[in-house]
Amino acid sequence: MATRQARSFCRICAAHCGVVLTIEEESDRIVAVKGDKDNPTSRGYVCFKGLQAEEMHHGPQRLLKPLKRQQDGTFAEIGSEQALDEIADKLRVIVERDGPQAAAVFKGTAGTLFATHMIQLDFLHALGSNQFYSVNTIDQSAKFVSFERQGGWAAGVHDIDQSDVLLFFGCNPVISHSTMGIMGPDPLRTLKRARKRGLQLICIDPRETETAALADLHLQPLPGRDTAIAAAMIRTILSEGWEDPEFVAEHVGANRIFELRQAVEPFAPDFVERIAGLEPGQIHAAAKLFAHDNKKGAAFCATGPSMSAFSNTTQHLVDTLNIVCGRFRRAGQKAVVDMINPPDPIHAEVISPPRSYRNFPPSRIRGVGMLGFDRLASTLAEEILTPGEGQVRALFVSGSNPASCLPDQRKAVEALKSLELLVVVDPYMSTTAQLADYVLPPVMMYERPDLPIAVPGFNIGVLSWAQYTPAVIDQPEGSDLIDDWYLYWGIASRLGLPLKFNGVDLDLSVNRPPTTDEMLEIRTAGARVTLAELKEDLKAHPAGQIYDHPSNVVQPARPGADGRFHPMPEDVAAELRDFLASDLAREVGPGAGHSHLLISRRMNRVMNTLGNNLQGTLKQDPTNPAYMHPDEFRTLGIAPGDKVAIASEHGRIEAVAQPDKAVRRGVVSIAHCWGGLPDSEGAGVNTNLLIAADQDVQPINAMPRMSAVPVNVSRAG
Ligand SMILES: Nc1nc2c(c(=O)[nH]1)N[C@H]1C(S)=C(S)[C@@H](COP(=O)(O)OP(=O)(O)OC[C@H]3O[C@@H](n4cnc5c(=O)[nH]c(N)nc54)[C@H](O)[C@@H]3O)O[C@H]1N2
Ligand SMILES: Nc1nc2c(c(=O)[nH]1)N[C@H]1C(S)=C(S)[C@@H](COP(=O)(O)OP(=O)(O)OC[C@H]3O[C@@H](n4cnc5c(=O)[nH]c(N)nc54)[C@H](O)[C@@H]3O)O[C@H]1N2
Ligand code: SF4
Ligand SMILES: [Mo]
Repeated sequence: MATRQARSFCRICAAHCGVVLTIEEESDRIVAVKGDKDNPTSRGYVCFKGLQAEEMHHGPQRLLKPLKRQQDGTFAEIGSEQALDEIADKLRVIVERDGPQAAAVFKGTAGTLFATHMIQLDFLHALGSNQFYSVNTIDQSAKFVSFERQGGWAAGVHDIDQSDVLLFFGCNPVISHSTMGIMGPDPLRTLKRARKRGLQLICIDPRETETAALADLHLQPLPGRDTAIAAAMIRTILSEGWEDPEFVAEHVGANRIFELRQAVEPFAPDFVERIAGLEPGQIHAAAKLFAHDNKKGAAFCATGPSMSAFSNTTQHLVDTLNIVCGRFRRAGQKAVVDMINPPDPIHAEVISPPRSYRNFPPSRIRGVGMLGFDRLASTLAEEILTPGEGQVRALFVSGSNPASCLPDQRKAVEALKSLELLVVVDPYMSTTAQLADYVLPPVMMYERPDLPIAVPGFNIGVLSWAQYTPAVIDQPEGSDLIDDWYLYWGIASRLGLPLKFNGVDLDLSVNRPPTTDEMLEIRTAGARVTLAELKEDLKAHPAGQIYDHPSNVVQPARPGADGRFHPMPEDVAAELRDFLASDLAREVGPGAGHSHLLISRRMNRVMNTLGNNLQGTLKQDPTNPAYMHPDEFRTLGIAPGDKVAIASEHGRIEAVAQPDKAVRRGVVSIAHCWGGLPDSEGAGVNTNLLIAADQDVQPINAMPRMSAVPVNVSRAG
């Protein structure tokens, strides 16, 4: 068997681990994957998910031809250009009849060609619609809300090399390879190396996670109490005088610190330790380790708290911890920058709270607005189901699985089914694809040239690493695939819509679509490093490099810069009062009628839904178990592997129970995005059947409560 080796990087998640693929020459199939030791960020590391590339690309479940739903509900193959003709015709009819707002896009986590993923917005813009929805607003959009209400530091927080302490509220980067702004590739070795040179780690998580196992201090509270824990930490820091007085005086001001002190005053540590189920003294210890013993390194919040009740308030207070302790990059320090964004200078200054969400008119559904470019995902089902002007009738789904990932799965599915036109770009017959009118399978990652993901105007990388990868294998013989961006180009050219990409007008003459390399060239025009340079740099650095661009040194504040943080505006103070008035401040447990609190988690071998369709993964993880402390099995009268019924106020599921002594008693930990469509077969079970999309919803981002959900767990049957 003649083989060749090819270098690329994995794009299943944003860690972008470098890989070396072994490819069989004759069949052009991937036969082996290993980590690329020369990649300066992943250093040879690759995770289980990345190792499944062979089955992902060549497995029997991969769709190789576009499908069209027939009258009887079955699917038949259709040519991609024919499908695009029909889709464009249908969209034209809908938009002429109902206006452009009837057309929407839903974008998910899967690459959708990482470097061209903003084209969905350009497409909607050309159409005249603002109906852009994405998983961003059911992920950690609390971060944007916090910035909008409190302000932000233009140069960001310290990176891991600049840190002596990290404080994680509900982050598990060892498994998720993701804590925005700080942790990504090769997480375990990165943390271990940093700990060896003295980094201290504090984890706050109801489960002793793989990350918490490395912590110097692990607080294992009841879920959903993070608002109080963070408030008590701020109170402790301010009363002990552990804040950074110069930073606070210059960038916050005495009046605003007074407001903050007053708002956190009711959160005495002993009270909070009681309602959060912590040991006495733990909050003081965490505050001391973070604010007194160390002066560099920041606090972070990830999906745990951002899915729980008071998610915006928690994120806000976690960011406030960084503000009062001044945990930001200062002038002269090095900053991490995404290389394929423009070389805008980075200044050591405050961006005052923009509160830009107030500029958007209230939507038809519960009067919610928008956050940045995003309409709010938890309202999409109602936007589809509610008649009237602006009702969504056509939806394009790019790299996402809204039928599985949205809160209230039943309603989401009902809404998707009711659409006049549902177009899904997905390599597999996902739950959402099963509901589509057209399924367009895309060119997959190792078949396309690409660049690391980067969002214009926003930095998501944790290292200034970049690498161009060419396509390293051909598209499967006999397949009819489209590039993710091509869907939008294909429709725009048919409808004569003036489509821009990255500010550049695309040539829409139907006979000559751009190549993907041309799209990447447009994407990197004016970037810190252009496509031509990236290609040239591969000669000396075939695994990409960590760039040292002159623009990644933090510049002093601009003359006249007068931004100020606002740590405790009245609306946030009101949320703290609401917290104190809620059951969370009274009950040490899930509340009357419930036995447990259900919490979200990520599983090591799947990426949201990706993996629960692969045989190699299902062999290891046939389901998404309900993890509970071993002691609970006796109380419930069950054995490992038995089924339990989990009932919330909203719905009921049955899951396979597995013991895990890492989980706090009274808590059940179960991953999302498993299970098929409601009432049908599929590996595992979908926790979004338990979640209401319109109750217990946060202001501004309409984020429902998707973790720390009161449930009743009982033996099934
Ligand atoms: N292997 C794998 N990696 C992934 C993904 C995946 O599905 N699988 N998904 C990717 C995606 S889309 C994202 S957004 C990131 C997310 O990255 P992370 O946010 O790091 O994801 P998790 O591993 O779920 O970690 C969340 C932690 O919060 C804890 N938690 C739950 N509720 C609460 C609470 O109320 N309070 C506190 N303090 N903690 C709580 C959970 O026990 C869990 O350990 O991961 C990405 N990476
Ligand atoms: N209850 C509950 N619900 C949750 C969460 C939770 O913790 N609890 N987490 C939320 C979070 S943080 C997120 S991000 C969402 C995740 O929600 P999604 O992003 O919708 O989930 P994924 O499974 O990652 O969807 C990716 C889809 O893209 C497909 N795909 C793979 N490669 C490609 C490609 O190259 N091109 C295209 N076009 N498609 C491709 C995959 O087959 C898959 O169907 O779930 C959210 N929902
Ligand atoms: S962590 Fe795993 S899934 Fe993410 S990029 Fe690396 S190999 Fe791929
Ligand atoms: Mo996510």
